[in-house]
Amino acid sequence: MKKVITYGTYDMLHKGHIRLLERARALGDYLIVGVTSDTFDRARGKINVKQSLQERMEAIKATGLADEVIVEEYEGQKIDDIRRYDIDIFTVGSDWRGKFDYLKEYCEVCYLERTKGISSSELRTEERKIRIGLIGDLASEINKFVNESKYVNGAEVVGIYNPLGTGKIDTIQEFKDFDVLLSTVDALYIAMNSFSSYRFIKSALKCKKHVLVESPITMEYCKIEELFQLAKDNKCILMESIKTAYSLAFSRLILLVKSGMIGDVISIDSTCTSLRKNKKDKRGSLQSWGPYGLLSIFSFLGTNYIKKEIYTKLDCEGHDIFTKINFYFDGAVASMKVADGIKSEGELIISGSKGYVYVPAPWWKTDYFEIRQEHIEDNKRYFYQLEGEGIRYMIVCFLKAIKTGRGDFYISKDISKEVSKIMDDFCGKKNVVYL
Ligand code: C2G
Repeated sequence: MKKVITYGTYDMLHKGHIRLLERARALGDYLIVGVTSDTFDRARGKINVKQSLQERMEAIKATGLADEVIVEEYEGQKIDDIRRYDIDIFTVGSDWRGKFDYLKEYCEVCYLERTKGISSSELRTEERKIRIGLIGDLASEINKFVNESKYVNGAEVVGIYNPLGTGKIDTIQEFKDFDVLLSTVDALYIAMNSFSSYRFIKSALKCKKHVLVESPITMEYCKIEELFQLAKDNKCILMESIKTAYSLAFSRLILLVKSGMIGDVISIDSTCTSLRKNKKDKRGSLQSWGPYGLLSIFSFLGTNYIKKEIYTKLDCEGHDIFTKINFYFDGAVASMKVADGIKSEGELIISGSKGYVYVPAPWWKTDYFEIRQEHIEDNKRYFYQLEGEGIRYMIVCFLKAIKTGRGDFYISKDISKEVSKIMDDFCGKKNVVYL
C-alpha cells in the first residue's frame, strides 16, 4: 500500500484545495492530510485564518478524499509523521516548490501544480471589508495601527480625523469633519487622551459604528456603564485597546496560571516604565501605562480587591511621572508601578504556592515567559511568536468581534470598568499619597 501525506491550513475550503487533495490521493492508495493548528498557523505568520481547527478538519473529512486527518502542531512535525506513518510520498502545491526538498531524505517529494485564481486569503478579503476610521492625535499608536492593519485581511483604513489638527499621516486621507468620516466607515479606532474620547465614542455608537479605543475607555467611571449600554442598544462593539491582552502568549499565560501551574496566586508585581519620548503626550503614567499594569493584575486576581493605596509623583505641570498602586485582595496582594519619566525594570512576576511566573521586560510585549519551580530542572519556558507588538492580532480580534458580536472576550467588562474607576479615583484624589 502506497501512503501519501500532505499538509495545509485549509481555511474556507475551495476548489484549489479539493483539486490538490484529489491529485494527492491519486498518487497512492492511502492519503493522510495534516491540518495546521491555530497556534502553529499564528507561529508561522498566518493570523487571518477564519475557521477553527475543528471546522477545517471537518471540512476535509467531509470531502471523503482523506483516509486520515491529523493535526500539524509544530515545526519539523513532517519528519516525525513521515517516519511514524511510514509514508512513501509527501506532496504539496507548487507554491511551496523547493521548500520541502529536505524531506527527500525520508520519502519521495512531489509538488503538484497550484490551482490559479483562488486562495483562502482572496476569499477572506472578498468578504465585505470593514472600513475603519482613525480618530486622535496619539501619533505613535495611530501609525502602528495603520502599519499593522496591512497584515489583516478584511481591514481597510479609510482615513483620519484629528481634532487637534496635528500629526498628519501621509499615507492616508485626512478628514476635516468628524461626521463625514463617521458616515464613510463601519468602525473607528480612537487613540487620544481619554479625557477627550467620550464624545467621539458616544457619537460613533449612536451612529451604530463599532469602536476600538485606546485604554482607558473613559477617565470618568459614571460614563463607562453608559457607553457599554449604548453599544449594546445599538448592537455595536465597544472594545478596549490594551494590545497585550490579544497576544497569544499572554492569553496562554492566563490559562496556565488559572489551571494551577503555580498553585494559589499570592502576589503580583507588575512594572511598566518609559522615559518621556513624546513631550506632547500629556496623559501621564497612570493613563498611558496603568491599563497594562491593571490588566496584568486583574486578569489573575479579578477586580474584587478589598482596598488599594495610590502613591504618585507629579511633575511641575501636575502630570504623574510615577504612580504606584498597592492592592489588597482576599488572600493575595498586588503592586503595580507605572512611570513615564522614571525608569525601572519592566518585568511581571506572579508568585504562587507551587512556583512563580517570570515575564522579562518588556513584559507587555509578551512573547516569552518562564514558569519557575523550586528546582531549576523543573522550570518550563514558553515562547509564542509575537509580530508587531501584537497590534495585528488585536485588529484581527476586533474584526472577529464585529462578526460575532462579542467584544469582551479578551478584556472583560469588569476589567474595563475597574480601570476607569481607578482613573476616576486617581483624578478625584481618593486614597492618593503625593510623593
Ligand atoms: N493550494 C492549491 N491551489 C490553491 C490554493 C492552495 O493547490 N489555489 C494547495 C496549497 O499549495 C497547499 C494546500 O492547497 O498544498 C493547502 O493550502 P493552504 O490551506 O493555503 O495551506 P498552506 O499554508 O499553503 O499549506 O507546511 C505546508 C503548508 O502547510 C502548506
